[in-house]
Amino acid sequence: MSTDTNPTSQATLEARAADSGANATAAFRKKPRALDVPTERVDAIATDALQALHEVIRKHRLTYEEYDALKSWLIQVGEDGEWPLFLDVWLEHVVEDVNTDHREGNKGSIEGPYYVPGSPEQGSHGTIPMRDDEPGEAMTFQGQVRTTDGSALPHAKVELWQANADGFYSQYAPGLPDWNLRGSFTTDDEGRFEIHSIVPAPYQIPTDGACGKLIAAAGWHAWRPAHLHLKVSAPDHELLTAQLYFPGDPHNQDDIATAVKPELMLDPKPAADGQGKVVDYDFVIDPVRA
Ligand code: MBD
Ligand code: FE
Repeated sequence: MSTDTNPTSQATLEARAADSGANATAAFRKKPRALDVPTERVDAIATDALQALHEVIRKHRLTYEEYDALKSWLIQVGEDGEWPLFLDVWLEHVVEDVNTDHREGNKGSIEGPYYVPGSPEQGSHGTIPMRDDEPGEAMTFQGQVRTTDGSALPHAKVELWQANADGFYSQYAPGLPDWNLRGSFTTDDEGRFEIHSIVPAPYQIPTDGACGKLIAAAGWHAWRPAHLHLKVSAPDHELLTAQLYFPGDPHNQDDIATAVKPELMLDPKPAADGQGKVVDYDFVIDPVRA
């Protein structure tokens, strides 16, 4: 799980990382969404949000210099196209929490800025789209999808997307084939799936845009631990959006996006044929309640 597998220079890596943040804005604009929040709710939420900020200003007695720094930084977030990145890294985990805390099935996690719907269908046992010479350690990811009463869910959909061994996502970082390391799988008659892929690398959010500027100015780090992104769905069940993590990653404890949960930790084992890793993970998804 290092970038040593690829001789790409650090400067090139950073240039590609910066594009990822900006491309997330273009992708978000294509997402179908309803913007019909009722007036009373906009009033309640906007009033409280502004009040919370007023308290921060009073608490820290914000200077005019700091107020101008804030203005110029906010302008730059937009210019860099990094609003999706900023929001998903620093706010989405709370949105995810309040929208899923009623569930009895699997814990999920945030979607993040790099999901693309409609990835290629690969059946129940298959290989995720990847290059012939895809760098990285081989990984078989397998398991079963069940409903909360324990019964298997055949024909459930398992979408997987992940960074490559350099920590880049296809369709966001340039130079990668479309759909690289993105696939849609369908569970078999016993609710099972088996996906062949590679172990992802840790992900550093772009350091040369506005989000990176905040991180540097605050003395934070820009890392997310290595992770797999998943969406698991079946008719009459709530969509589960999740991420899964690898034990031993130094950033499992201090993920910049606060998206790690103990229930989402994998237990990779060496593959029987000596080729890479095997990880078993089952998903339990909640029926939609009337
Ligand atoms: C990612 O890969 C990610 O998953 C999140 C949540 C934020 C930034 C980059
Ligand atoms: Fe990610």
